[in-house]
Amino acid sequence: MAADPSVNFKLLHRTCKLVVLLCFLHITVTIFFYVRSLDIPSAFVQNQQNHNNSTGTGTESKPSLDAGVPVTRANDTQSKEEGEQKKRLDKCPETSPLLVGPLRVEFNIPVSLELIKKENGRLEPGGRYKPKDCKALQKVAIIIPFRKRDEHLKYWLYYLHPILQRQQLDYGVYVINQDGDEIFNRAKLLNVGYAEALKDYDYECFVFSDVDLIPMDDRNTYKCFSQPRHLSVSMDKFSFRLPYNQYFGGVSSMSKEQFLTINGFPNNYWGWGGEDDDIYNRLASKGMSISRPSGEVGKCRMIRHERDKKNEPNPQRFDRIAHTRETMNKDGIKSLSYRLVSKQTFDLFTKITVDIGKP
Ligand SMILES: [Mn+2]
Repeated sequence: MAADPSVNFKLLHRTCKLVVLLCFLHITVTIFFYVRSLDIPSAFVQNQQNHNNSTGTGTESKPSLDAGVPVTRANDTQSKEEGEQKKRLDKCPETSPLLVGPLRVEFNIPVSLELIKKENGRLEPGGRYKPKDCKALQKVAIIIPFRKRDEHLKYWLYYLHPILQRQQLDYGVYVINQDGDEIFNRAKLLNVGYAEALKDYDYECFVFSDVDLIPMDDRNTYKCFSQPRHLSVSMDKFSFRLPYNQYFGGVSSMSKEQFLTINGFPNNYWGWGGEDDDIYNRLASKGMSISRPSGEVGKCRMIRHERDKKNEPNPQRFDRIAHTRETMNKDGIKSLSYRLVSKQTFDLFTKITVDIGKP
């Protein structure tokens, strides 16, 4: 007996419906997983757009992560910053994780500029450096007053470059060389260093260091603090003690703001001594105090040497120190004048040779 065609049709109809339903389900599941696989890259694109807005002139109202960071870069660094957008760095930690603490410092080992260069592969010309994995907390110019002390400078570079890199600083080394054979003027050279370094980069902190002083602990960070900082607090020369409480010689640091508050350093201390006490008087007269590391962290070693010729003790120094408050507003960074003789960019430092005149 032949089957009822209407029953056959109903069966076919039902089968078709089921197939269509299965197809629909299949497509739905496929689309769901497809969209999910797109999710990560699409979120990434969105983040990038937000980022562009926050660094550019976007008007997006969503608060950006960078809100606290002022965008004050000058034109020259702006393009650099655009290039770095993809790998924008986080700030370096308050205390560098690379520090090792006490160091052995000796001056009887042979060192050469080639060796120092080899051991500090990431330095940029002029003795410049910035950490590659994080954004340094401060931009520091290190100013070294100098004349005919190449042997000492070699040791300074040998020891300090690795330390400064472990301290994760964005720094540059400036050797300020007094031209000619007139009597030496340390403080005026420091003023010159401040002015010349600022022509290179917007440094916000200045470390003033004698060429023959080496820290014996890398926790003694060469940066600036809320008060002017004295860094060479326990020198071997003074049997690891502070010679007197107001002592501010050797190595010190000051922010740009602190430096300008005291009108920089005196320009009229010719010969050895007194200029560091004048600087102390300037700080004290502006109500500032000296910040220092502990005696342990602040240990440092001085390279032994004879007194330089043309740097005899200044007999006028006591009289000068007694009148800092009256003279400091007239004599300082505002009244600084000198003649730039040359600026040489070496691998390990920038050498600025200047004619600073004579008394
Ligand atoms: Mn010395």
